[in-house]
Amino acid sequence: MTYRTVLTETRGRVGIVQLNRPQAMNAFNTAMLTELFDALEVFDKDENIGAIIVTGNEKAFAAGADIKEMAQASPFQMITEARVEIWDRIRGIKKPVIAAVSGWALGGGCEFALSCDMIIASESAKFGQPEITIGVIPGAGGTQRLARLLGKQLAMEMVINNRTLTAAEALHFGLVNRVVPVEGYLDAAVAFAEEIAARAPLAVRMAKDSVNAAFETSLTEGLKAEKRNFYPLFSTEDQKEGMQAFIEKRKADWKGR
Ligand code: DAK
Repeated sequence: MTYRTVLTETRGRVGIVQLNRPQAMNAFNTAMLTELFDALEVFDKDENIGAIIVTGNEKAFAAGADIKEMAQASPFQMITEARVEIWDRIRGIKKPVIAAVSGWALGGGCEFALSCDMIIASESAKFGQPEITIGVIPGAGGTQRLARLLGKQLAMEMVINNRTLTAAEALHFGLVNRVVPVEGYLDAAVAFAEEIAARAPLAVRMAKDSVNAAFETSLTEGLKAEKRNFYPLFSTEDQKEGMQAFIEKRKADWKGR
């Protein structure tokens, strides 16, 4: 597929998808959503890729869904059109997805970043859910993910009263993993992703699935999910190699099997 609204590149074992509608602050129109998820799924299937970064530009990660495209939609169109269900495809990506956020992450842009597994923010990053200012509410998970991550009070303030969080606040409240200078923010995210991409691939996959289980179920069910992911790793070559390498005081050579 040739992309018009995203750019892709690989650096070592890291796949990068860059949102590329700078004239519209990277607002998600149907074309960009389709291409973004296609690119993510291509990297997810590529065994030479160990981690994926989604980024925008220095000024805007993404300013949300494309308001101009959505403005005249009927409820029926909102429910049935591909652009709605497409957002859920992020949950099917098995490899770690890291959002490298600089500038605005608003509405669906904030929600997409929250759907990723980790966030590296530049010092200029700003997170917010301004849907209330255009007469609606978040529809891609913002009310749920923010409430789980930040607690009820701050989530309420963001969703009901358009409170935005600076990068420093987002770090303070645990919404992002690191805050880095604007200049070179993508390089910093790549360095972060490279470390993950160099780890044992099957263990990374099981680790991601296990942590995500914590958001889906009770503690009892979550602990069962962790065990279901833990035991099969003892059937992998990488488990034998990892433990033997520790014993022999050498670096493990991962095979991904
Ligand atoms: N949609 C369309 N165009 C946008 C846009 C957006 N979200 N955000 C910015 N643009 C366009 C502007 O219209 C302008 O275009 P021209 O006038 O030049 O043609 C251009 O980008 C530059 O924007 P500004 O001139 O406004 O730039 P500023 O630096 O002054 O301000 C800003 C930047 C990001 C603060 C501002 O543009 C802004 O407030 N943008 C709107 C932010 C917003 O309200 N976002 C929430 C959108 S609603 C769902 C899934 C997802 C969603 C809902 C349901 N389901 C699965 C059910 C998501 C909904 C949303 O995200």
